[in-house]
Amino acid sequence: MKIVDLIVTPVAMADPPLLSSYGLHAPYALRTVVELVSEDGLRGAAETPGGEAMLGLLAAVRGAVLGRDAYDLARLRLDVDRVFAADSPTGAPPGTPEPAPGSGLPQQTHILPGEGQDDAALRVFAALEVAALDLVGKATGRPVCDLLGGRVRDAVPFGAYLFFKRAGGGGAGADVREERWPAAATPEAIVAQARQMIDAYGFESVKLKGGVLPPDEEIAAVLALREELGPGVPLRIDPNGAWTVETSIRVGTALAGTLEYLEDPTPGVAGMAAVRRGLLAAGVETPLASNNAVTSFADVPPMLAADAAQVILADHHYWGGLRAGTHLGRLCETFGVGLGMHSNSHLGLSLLAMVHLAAATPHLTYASDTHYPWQEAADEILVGGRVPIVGGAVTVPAGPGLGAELDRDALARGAERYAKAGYRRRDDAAEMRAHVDPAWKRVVPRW
Ligand code: GKR
Ligand code: MG
Repeated sequence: MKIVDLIVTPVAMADPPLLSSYGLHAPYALRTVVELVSEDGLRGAAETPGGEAMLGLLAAVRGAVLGRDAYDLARLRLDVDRVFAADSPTGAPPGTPEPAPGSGLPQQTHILPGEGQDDAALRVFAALEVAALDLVGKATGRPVCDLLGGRVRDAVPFGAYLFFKRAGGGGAGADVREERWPAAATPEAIVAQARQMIDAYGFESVKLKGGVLPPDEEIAAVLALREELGPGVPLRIDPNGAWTVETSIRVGTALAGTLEYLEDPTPGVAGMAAVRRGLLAAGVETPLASNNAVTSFADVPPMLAADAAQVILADHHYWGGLRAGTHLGRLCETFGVGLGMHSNSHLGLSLLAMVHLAAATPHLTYASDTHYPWQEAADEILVGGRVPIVGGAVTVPAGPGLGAELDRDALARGAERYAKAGYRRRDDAAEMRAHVDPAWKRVVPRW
């Protein structure tokens, strides 16, 4: 099935002012929609991180894609690798932010997940692979999970993803959105947010994005969640490396027996390993999870050797696609490592890709993250609108491919929003400086 066109559409969607150790979310989040067109006029689609750098990366591989058989994915990966290896030793696209000067930290500590220089080729291949699998699924009448080996579950659980946030609903100018989620800066407000999210979606586990307030206030927020939700709801906290090793051990000890896992408390594999040793010495067995210190297959051997993380939070968008995701599942199963899924702001197409991967991955041991509740129906680009999350889970589609079609009008509106919004890359630190503190910069660890 010959691919005759690669269509790339940047879109923007409203995003509320969420806080993390990276800073503040801008009024719009950016995504890229990648479509492959076959010679008989079928289309397969994928969603991937947005912004100018991604557009440049996808333009660079156009020649490697056109004329190729949609089934020819193993060689496509090698060819995509070659394109970037020829351009620069790291495969870095022009304009990719550098690590903080002199930080001495691995670059993924400072670069947002999904935007690292070293994963550029995998990120591009992942988008092409998902679109190709959607195309093959559409041509054969089979869901993507069948192409990955078949489903082991019919519904995929996700967790509520809570954020400290400023007032506002995102969007700008005439497109400013109504605030659906009130500002949250206290444990009480986080509890209210959890209630609102659980009532709306039925989530059965809860993650708090930390690294925003001093650690004692975030400990209080987790304890308030436990008090409100009772012992049956798994809780997690993720400060994206905002804590020192000592603080991480202190927080992990204070929340012993309360957390399902502690996510990226401190930067880097060595730091995580030191936290693990400290927690075990204190008799705390809470597993550490990571999508910051561990972001690729190359990170797995050092992670295992140092016992730095006991749970990997994978993301097909930058681990190299859906087949890489099922391979990672097998690897984690082999080494007794837990597996969940990381999420950045996204639309329904990414959610569906995650769902098919989860369906075909027996060793998925935790409910996955999703930012989806923070996005709005007005921005969805799928025919039929938003993908339903019911009882905290998404039903695995039975239809061909990813199980959805792009709504052309909604896609065009997303592209228009991208053109008007003016944002060309995610820069949470700039938003923080513009709206909170002109001197703000990302410091990890901060506490
Ligand atoms: O959206 O602010 C955010 C999150 O911090 C996001 O960028 C992270 O990638 O969700 C992520 C995480 O779990 O680290
Ligand atoms: Mg994380």
